Amino acid sequence: MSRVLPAEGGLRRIIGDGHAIPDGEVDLTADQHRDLYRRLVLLRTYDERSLVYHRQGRIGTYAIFWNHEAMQAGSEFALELRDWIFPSYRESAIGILRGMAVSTVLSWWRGHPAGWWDPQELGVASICVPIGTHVPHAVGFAWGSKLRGEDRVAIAYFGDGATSEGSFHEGATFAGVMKAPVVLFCNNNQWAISTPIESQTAAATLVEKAAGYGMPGVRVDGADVLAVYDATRDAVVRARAGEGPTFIEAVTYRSAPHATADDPTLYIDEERVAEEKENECVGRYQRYLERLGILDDAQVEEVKQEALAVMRKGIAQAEAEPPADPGLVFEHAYAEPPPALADDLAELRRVLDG
Ligand SMILES: Cc1ncc(C[n+]2csc(CCOP(=O)(O)OP(=O)(O)O)c2C)c(N)n1
Ligand SMILES: [Mg+2]
Repeated sequence: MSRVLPAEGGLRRIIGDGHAIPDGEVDLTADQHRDLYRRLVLLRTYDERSLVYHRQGRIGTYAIFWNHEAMQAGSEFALELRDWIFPSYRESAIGILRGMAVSTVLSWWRGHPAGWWDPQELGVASICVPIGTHVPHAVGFAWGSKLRGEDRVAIAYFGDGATSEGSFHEGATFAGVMKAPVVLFCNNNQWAISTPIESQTAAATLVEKAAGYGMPGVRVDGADVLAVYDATRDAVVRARAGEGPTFIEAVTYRSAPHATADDPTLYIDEERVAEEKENECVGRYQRYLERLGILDDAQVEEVKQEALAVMRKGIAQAEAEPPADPGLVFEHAYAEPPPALADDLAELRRVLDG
């Protein structure tokens, strides 16, 4: 069974434990803290409701991101709206932090075209399901923005498994050489489905790979939203100053199944999952804000109810979409579709209508 990396100590942290480990500080106002908390809860609620919707047959296979919220909300909080996000399936809902309708993301998981969006609208690229192929996209985008004299940073999110992929290597090499204003954000949840990190790489940490691409690397506690924010902000400042890319390794331990189709009891370290759940990122930040006296029970309840209402509206809107035309499945792949596709479509329509 996989345990935590030996080098898991020494992670950058800001949130203490309220006892022996002291809290650090970050330069945010009380209002910004509450805004960040609201974002964290919105993602958590999105994720928990999505699992329920999946079990009710209302969305398809779903990649759970429970306890990855701090990595997503913390890093996004360090960006400006003009910066671009390149998400993987694990960050499917990150657009809602920028005002994307929840129904859009739910529609994506329903396999409905209402789940397609124009990346230019909110600076959120399409969700990337192939592992790591969006890393060169983000790097190319960032380099292109630099050539055009735009002040834009790109961030690509990917997992530990992605660091073994050719596209990660190509993208990171290119980013380093061209000094592209990009943040390579690795969620190291220590599993690529059932492949543990020690089978993924012989390196003691993922962050040390950064040196090979000529860029700095930072390791943070992935469940500490403030440490993630702080590290990403530093990376964004570097990128804007023309100093090039940064690799961030945010370390966590995947405490939910890879996706709704997975049974992790066959391979995961259950004790370690229990520890992670005990120390999950939303509760950790909530307790920190309570210690600072800038969040109380009534506000916690209000934020939760607001997020639940957003989700109720989102699923109602997604389900109100008229069924998509099955013909869409066959579009956008070929300029001149081969004749066999027309036969397949006719067969599909016959089955659906029958
Ligand atoms: C190019 C490619 N190969 C294989 C897969 C199948 N696959 C889906 S998720 C996954 C594991 C990825 O693990 P990691 O990069 O650690 O991301 P995580 O799911 O843990 O966030 C694999 C191999 C894929 N989607 N794309
Ligand atoms: Mg992983």
